[in-house]
Amino acid sequence: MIKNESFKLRDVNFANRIFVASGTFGYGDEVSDLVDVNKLGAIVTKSLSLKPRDGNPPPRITETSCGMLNSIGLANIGVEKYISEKIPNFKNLKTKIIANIAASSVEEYCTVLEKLNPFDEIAAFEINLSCPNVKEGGLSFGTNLKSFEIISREVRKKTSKPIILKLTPNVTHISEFAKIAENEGADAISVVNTFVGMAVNIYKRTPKLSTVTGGLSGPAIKPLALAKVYECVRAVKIPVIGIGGIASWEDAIEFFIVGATAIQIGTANYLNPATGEFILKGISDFCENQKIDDFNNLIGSLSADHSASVLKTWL
Ligand code: RRO
Repeated sequence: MIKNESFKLRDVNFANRIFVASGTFGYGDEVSDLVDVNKLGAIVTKSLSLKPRDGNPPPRITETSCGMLNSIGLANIGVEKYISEKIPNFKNLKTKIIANIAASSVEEYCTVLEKLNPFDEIAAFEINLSCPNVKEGGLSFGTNLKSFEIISREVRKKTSKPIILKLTPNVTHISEFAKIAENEGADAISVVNTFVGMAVNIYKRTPKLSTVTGGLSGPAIKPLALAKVYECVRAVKIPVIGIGGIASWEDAIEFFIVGATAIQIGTANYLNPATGEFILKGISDFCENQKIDDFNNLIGSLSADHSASVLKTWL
């Protein structure tokens, strides 16, 4: 048994550091016949807006050689239906539920949060400041330091539960956003949402997505995400939750070594919703083989000469 497999954000204890990412695990109920969801440290549920949304017209998902492009456009059931139909199912779960909120105004973020806050079934909030596929909000908030600061500040006022801000990688210096998150009292940051990408049908000469561009996820982005996590852990003291192309226990361990406190599995859930279980088992075996008896001896244990990093110009 490895020490510190669990960790806390405020007074919320997560039994382990393996979470599933928003948008890749629905509301936790679709896969409960296939997977023991209680083994996961947390389920981050699909981004919620105040009103239900149909999302973007199809095609809104396309495969690339080593990743997936999506342009879902924040399709979701809306907060009222989430409260009446999904929250009751969370009562029976041992795993923690983190509600991801996306919105097109500061007021909408706050209203959704205030509606969810009274429910004990919701352990924490992940504030999505990084959806690449909506016209209002999304990236325009997540790439603008001032908007990012205002939203971070306002949501913080509305709850004493943990707040996790989900950052976009589509900026020059992600650490600037990480520092604002920390200054505004976020308990953690999720690093990163999808990278803006594009694919073209060469015979029709048309974009493969109805919205032309979409968000790239999957193995293609793992090295990119890892570098963003590296940049953030060097810039802030709050926990960084690593996300981006994690599909194996080896991938997860890379993120921990770089300094992630926890990780989220995203696109790999589409291939196998039990990826989290395999990753947990793989990490446990690795720690045993490597004689790592405390998770804190793994996190941030990168032994490279950091001064060699070209990132040091702005870190
Ligand atoms: O729904 C989406 O299009 C979407 C969201 Br909210 C997000 O945060 N990231 C993404 O790649 N797609």
